[in-house]
Amino acid sequence: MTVSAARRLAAGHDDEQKGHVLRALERKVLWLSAWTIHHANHLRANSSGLKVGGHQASCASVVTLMTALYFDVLRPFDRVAVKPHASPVFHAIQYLLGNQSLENLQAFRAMGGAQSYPSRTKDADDVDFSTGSVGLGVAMTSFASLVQDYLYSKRFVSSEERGRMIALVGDAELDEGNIYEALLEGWKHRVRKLWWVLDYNRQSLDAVVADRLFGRFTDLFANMGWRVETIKYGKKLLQAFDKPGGGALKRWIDDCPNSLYSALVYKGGAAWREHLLEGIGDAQGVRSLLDDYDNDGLAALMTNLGGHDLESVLEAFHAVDSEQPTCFVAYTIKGFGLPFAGHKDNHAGLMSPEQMETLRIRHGVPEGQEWSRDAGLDIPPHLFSEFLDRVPFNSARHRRFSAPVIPLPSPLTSPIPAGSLASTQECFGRLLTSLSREKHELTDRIVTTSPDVTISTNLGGWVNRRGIYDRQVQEDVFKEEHVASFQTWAASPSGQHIELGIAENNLFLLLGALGLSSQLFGQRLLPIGTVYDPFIQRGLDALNYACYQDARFILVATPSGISLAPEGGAHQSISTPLIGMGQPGLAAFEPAFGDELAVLLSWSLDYLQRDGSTPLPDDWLGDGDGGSVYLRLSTRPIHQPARNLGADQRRDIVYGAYWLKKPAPNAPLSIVYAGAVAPEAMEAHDLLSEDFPGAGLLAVTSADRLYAGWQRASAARRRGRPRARAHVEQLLFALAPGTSLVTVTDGHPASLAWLGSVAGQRVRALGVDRFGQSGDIESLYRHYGIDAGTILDACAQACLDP
Ligand SMILES: Cc1ncc(C[n+]2csc(CCOP(=O)(O)OP(=O)(O)O)c2C)c(N)n1
Ligand SMILES: [Mg+2]
Repeated sequence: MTVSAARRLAAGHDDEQKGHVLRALERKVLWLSAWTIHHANHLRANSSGLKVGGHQASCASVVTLMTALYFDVLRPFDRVAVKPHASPVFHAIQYLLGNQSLENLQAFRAMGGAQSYPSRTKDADDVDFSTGSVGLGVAMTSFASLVQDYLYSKRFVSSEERGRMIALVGDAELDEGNIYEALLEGWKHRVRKLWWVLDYNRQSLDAVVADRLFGRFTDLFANMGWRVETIKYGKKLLQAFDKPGGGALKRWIDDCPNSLYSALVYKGGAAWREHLLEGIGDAQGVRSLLDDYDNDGLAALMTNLGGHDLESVLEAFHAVDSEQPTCFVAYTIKGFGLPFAGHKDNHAGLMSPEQMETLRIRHGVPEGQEWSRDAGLDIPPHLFSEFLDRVPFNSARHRRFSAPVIPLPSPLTSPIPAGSLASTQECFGRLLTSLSREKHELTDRIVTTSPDVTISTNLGGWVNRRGIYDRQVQEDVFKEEHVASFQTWAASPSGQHIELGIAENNLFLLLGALGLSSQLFGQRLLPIGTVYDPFIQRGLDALNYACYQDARFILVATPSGISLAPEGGAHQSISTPLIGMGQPGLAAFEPAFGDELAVLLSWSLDYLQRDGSTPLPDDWLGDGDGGSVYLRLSTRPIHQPARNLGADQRRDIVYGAYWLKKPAPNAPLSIVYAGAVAPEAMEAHDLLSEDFPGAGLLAVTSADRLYAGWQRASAARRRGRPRARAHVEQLLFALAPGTSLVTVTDGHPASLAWLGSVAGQRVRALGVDRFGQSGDIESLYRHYGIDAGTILDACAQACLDP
């Protein structure tokens, strides 16, 4: 480069020179991502000798697209979900931008190093959305765009602070059904500033993608109100199409099946020539057109697809001048620029040391300078670094925000009078209704959502006061027409409930996006989502995905268990308490009474907002770090106790259990219950006390937190803190070893059966482990063995056979 050209570049006025640097960066990104993977597999000490993998081919496919985005198109408020297998490309780009360390890159896929799949919580280089389970990151961008609009409607963010929500999508990701659920929901909410950039390499993991499929996508996106921009041909191909014979060449390319195209990419120039001559050699001008290229030149021409042509890609991105959702279909070649380009088996392919050496020489990287940011570039290093310093995406100091904690004005109390009959679901509805009446910042930041079960999960009162969210005002037609209804169903930008269609997966994706609002948009939201408990399983991967990203929300799942008696087995959840225990990042509770729920909801609204900045003493549960909450509620009305909970009881409810009846020192057994079966446990305990006056009755509000505390306290003791004691240990150490526990819950019995291991009691675990069925509560409880009679039988058995 000449000095004057370098000056022009430094002045930043010259598109041609900018293109020059971007092309150099494109090569650098390809090299660094391939090298990072090579280093992890061939050079880093690896005692097991196992290859750690890394997807060189998937990376090569998106190098141009990501170079264009990160080094030119993106602005700091934009947010990107990068397809899982492009993780090394993302890390290489962040390394060039100074946001990723060399150590982390060198430790790619090793403990503590750059992650195999981009991770918000584990990677150091500011991942916007974690990806890994294909399809979820893509859909997440649509919900993030909805959240951004929600915040904008409330004037929590300004127009200038609104970014584009962008997904870089692998073409096989479009097989995931969750994408279509998200597309429909996005259409309903008129999402905008949303880009999906499709890496159309026509290859998935196993094979080449069927041709017929892709004809459908343009229509599909257009039907959903999207603009579709196809980036099919690079500039070289476009120029060739203008020459004599070019029309025939274009038709041949358009008609060529995916698998043949891929195979020819792999085989190279001679094979292209043979096939082209055989197919269109007789067409006017074709022979002389092909004669203009030697074999290497012909291979370069035929692989000059739009997604590998920086100019075409930049043109397409920069041409967008509306907020309409846009899908870019960028034609690419999996493994482009690498020796296994196009081969159908290239997904897990790794370049050999010899192939890597050839690539190094081709990229002009001197030996020993493989990690250098600027080696091998045909640009003066200081200009290169000046260019990097001016990259718009990198201009903000922080892209990860945090919002101040919003305190609860006063603790919530049970909305149900003592002695009256009420279910936990009803209590939840009433608590939310009373919150809806309060004028306080906290209540203004609560946002509720539900997949078409708003009314049936008792959110109706809240919605009546706070309204449904929509960017556009929509009147309640029934009200306008004077049709009497308890429920107001009007929508407006000020509404605080986001109504979703039935697809539960979308609920969890939206909770994920709402629950990251503080970090993504710098604005605190307190999301509460309701769902029928059994249908958590429908959206389980998305729930896990939300937790994996450390999104913060409250999930209220109701009805649950066979207590939903007449509705039958299809709606009765069984294993969800185990999901609550097994899911990291989610504290699961199953309260029995309204006053317990009030304590838990108050605590949850604070717990959501914690971030580890205020350490707690003896924090076995990691409570200082905060997390999300799952409240498993029931529709079964039960008598509310007459009591005023003291501070100790409130604390114990949050820790997961308290003695409703303290055991006598030598009590031979205790009954332990969780949730809606409280009346049966109490009845059995009353009857039992005639023969065993000292028997204990333990109310479990969270098997999950008892278990987690026990595990963490045990680990602390192993690490040299002998006095560490979990809450469940303090409770059960009150009992003599060898005594018995009879546990009962309307859910899988394994959720409480482990309690015997804590202090050496024998457990008889009652619960539900077969599909439910219709009936009344009494007959179902008897049938499944969670009634007072069966509890007593189990107690008798425990005493006869201790
Ligand atoms: C839900 C889920 N199922 C399966 C996988 C395993 N898997 C990873 S990538 C992939 C296909 C990738 O194809 P594509 O999206 O076209 O990306 P490319 O490799 O072409 O870049 C599969 C099946 C996964 N990561 N997530
Ligand atoms: Mg693909």
